[in-house]
Amino acid sequence: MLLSSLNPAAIAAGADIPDAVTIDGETLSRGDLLGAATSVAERVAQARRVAVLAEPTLTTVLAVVGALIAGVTVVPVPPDAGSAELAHLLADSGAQAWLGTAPAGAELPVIPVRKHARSWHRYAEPAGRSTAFILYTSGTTGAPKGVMLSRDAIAAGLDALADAWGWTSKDTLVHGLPLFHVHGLILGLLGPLRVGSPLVHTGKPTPGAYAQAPGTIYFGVPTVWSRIVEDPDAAQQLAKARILISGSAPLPVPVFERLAELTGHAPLERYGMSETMITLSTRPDGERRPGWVGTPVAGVETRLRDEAGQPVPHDGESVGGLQVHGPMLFDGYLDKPEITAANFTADGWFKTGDVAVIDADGFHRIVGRESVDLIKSGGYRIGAGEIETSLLGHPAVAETAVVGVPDDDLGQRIVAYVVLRDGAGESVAESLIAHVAGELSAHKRPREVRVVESLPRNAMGKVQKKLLA
Ligand code: MLC
Ligand code: AMP
Repeated sequence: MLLSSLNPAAIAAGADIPDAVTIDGETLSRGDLLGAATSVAERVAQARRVAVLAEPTLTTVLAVVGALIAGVTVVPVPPDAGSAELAHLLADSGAQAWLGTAPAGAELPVIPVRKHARSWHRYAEPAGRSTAFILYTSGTTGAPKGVMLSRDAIAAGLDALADAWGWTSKDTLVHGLPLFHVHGLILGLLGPLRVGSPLVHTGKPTPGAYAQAPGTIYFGVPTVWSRIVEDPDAAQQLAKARILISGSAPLPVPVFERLAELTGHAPLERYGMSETMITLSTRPDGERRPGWVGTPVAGVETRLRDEAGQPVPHDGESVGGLQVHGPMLFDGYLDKPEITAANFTADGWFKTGDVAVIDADGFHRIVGRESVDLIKSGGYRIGAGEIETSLLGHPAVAETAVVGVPDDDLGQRIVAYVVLRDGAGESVAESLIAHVAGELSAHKRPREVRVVESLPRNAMGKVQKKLLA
């Protein structure tokens, strides 16, 4: 079963623990979590696909677990999703209802989550090939696409990580990552429920919150770790951990080194994508080389290809497009068979869009991305195209180009270059940031708007983004 620690027979036979999940100041035992989530399952079982407003609360946990028990597909929605993003996610996914909390003004019906209700009904395990989640993620152009993840893929991906990290029921996981992406939701919530280790979710991934939450494994995106090393007192509290794990974006080497110095733990780095879960990782009992993301986890194979599709040597220096293969891959983008096909090779390998080197020992270093139009800011993947579309919808904007510029805190910072329409004053720049935050979400807002007379274009009229970034 996918959530093996919530096995009703084992819990009835005494495999309960008092602190299975702690979130938003509430703690539920394994048995209470199973009983409350099963009562959610009874209410949602008739639906096919539901939206869950992924706030870091017990309601979200019960909604997700309840839907998984009933075999209903979950569409996690960022809690700060703006008008355009929300409309797109709901229309594209075909979600039939909100399960749990609904955003203000919601039009779909709402199925409530009752935290104090309990049911001991036993559901058959849903089919492994069925879609557990549709996770929305950005591409280089257009609106976000729905990544279909099956129960089998999630089980394989989590088992490979448990194996790679020696993650067992004796661990306690601590993190405060958002519950609508692979990192915080699939690894960070379903991981503990499969492995059987308690989870402490800190709401926000702040240094102070991590320092106060005792655990053995801590998850963070690089921005979380760079903020922790700026707070040495907090960092030193993590010395008692077993492993500190970084992922979702490149961990800067100085942050790796400072974290090792302050905590005594060289962080483990792992690499993944919404489409593939986690495919590469360093190991607790192996080499942890700053700037490198380790070797394939169980079941994964990787290779490098050049632009013509020819093999690139694994010599630690030659750079090629990274392709991956394994049982934790997604089942395609929802209702987009052509785009799905274009992202796989003829022999079935997924083209990650990342460029990498592999050394003779099989160690991988991610060098960058093939496209400048995919930005990683604070560990969030954001498409330049969706921000440009939003900005072009503002009456003051005539032309725009959005780029990610290097940023010590966020990895990349979103900067929008805009050419204003005649008559629009430069003072409009700040309101453009609020416009994007309101239409898409706060983490997709440009941190800076630069008003320019014109955009650099080549002879074909195409914007030369490399000159801007
Ligand atoms: C400021 N705010 C505004 C605003 N200006 N809101 C609206 N409009 C404006 N103009 C508010 C925000 O709403 C927020 O409020 C506060 O300011 C701070 O927001 P922020 O600046 O966006 O947050 P920040 O502190 O920069 O966040 C850093 C972070 C976050 C690390 C906490 O980026 C984060 O959680 N990242 C995790 C991303 C992640 O999980 N990625 C995994 C993808 S899966 P308030 O009230 O909310 O504080 C993947 C696969 C893999 O990649 O390998 O794992
Ligand atoms: P997402 O779609 O949010 O899942 O983002 C996936 C992307 O995050 C990958 O394609 C990489 O570009 C990036 N990424 C994830 N982990 C790492 C890592 N450890 N180092 C560098 N990039 C990473």
